Amino acid sequence: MNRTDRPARCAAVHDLSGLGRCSLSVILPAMSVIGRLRGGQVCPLPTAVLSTHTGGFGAPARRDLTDYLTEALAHYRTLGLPMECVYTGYLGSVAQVALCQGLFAEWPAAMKAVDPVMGDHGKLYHGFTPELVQGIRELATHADVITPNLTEAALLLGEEPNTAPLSLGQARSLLARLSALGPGVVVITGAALTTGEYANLCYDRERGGYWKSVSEYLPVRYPGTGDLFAAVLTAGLMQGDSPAMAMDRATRYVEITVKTTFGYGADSREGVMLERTLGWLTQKELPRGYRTL
Ligand code: PXL
Repeated sequence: MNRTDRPARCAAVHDLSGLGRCSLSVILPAMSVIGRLRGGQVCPLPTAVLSTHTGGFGAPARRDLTDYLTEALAHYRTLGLPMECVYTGYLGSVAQVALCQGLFAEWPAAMKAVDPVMGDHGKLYHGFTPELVQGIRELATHADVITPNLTEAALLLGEEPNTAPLSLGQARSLLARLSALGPGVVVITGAALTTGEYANLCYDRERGGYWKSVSEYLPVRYPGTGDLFAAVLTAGLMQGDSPAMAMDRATRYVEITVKTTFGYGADSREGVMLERTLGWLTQKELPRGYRTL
């Protein structure tokens, strides 16, 4: 997907939250910094504007942008511009899921990356109805790459979320069953393993590889780390990195950024301090800390 005539474009379909460093607020800088190395342009398609994320600041001011998305898609159709990647995340309604299907149809050759944002820690995020969960499940079947956490993995498979540590066999089975839904690359974030490790896990169906990138576990959770992870992974894949390599860069970057934030003792609701760590993403040499699973 490397191009010389112009930077590859990625349509990023996520919300824009004004406080709490999640979704487009972290996706735009992270993808742009990676794109700086070999070219890569991120084109935001905001699904909604919120004063804050929904995780701890009370009820945010909120404008749904479904009408805007419909008009934006119609405009892009008239332009006939190629798009190399369509990357979807936080969606607010079944109508927005249908719009994402419209984007997939508009650019059938684009890499389709679906971050099936629905919930975490065994619970759905506020406002996620069973119809919306079903819509996101359907969207994920059309994806080339998905990045669920364990809660979202269970929701995609129609199973009860299970937070118990996974054996290697269970981890491989989970990845393979998610891939059988459609996506050739599955990356599960934040899995505890029975080995005592805390890791991100990857299945690369084309190459037949199962991989893990182990992280240090810190007893704190920040919103937006899943968005940051998926953005760095997607940007890496757009640049031609192998799934294992792209996962490893995203793992290391989120680990460094979480550790930095933890060290400052910052209010966890405000998300991670990526302003302090974006420079790390300019490194040309990628880490290769991934191992077979
Ligand atoms: O990081 C996921 C996310 C994205 N967007 C909004 C959210 C959340 C998680 O809480 O509230 C608005």
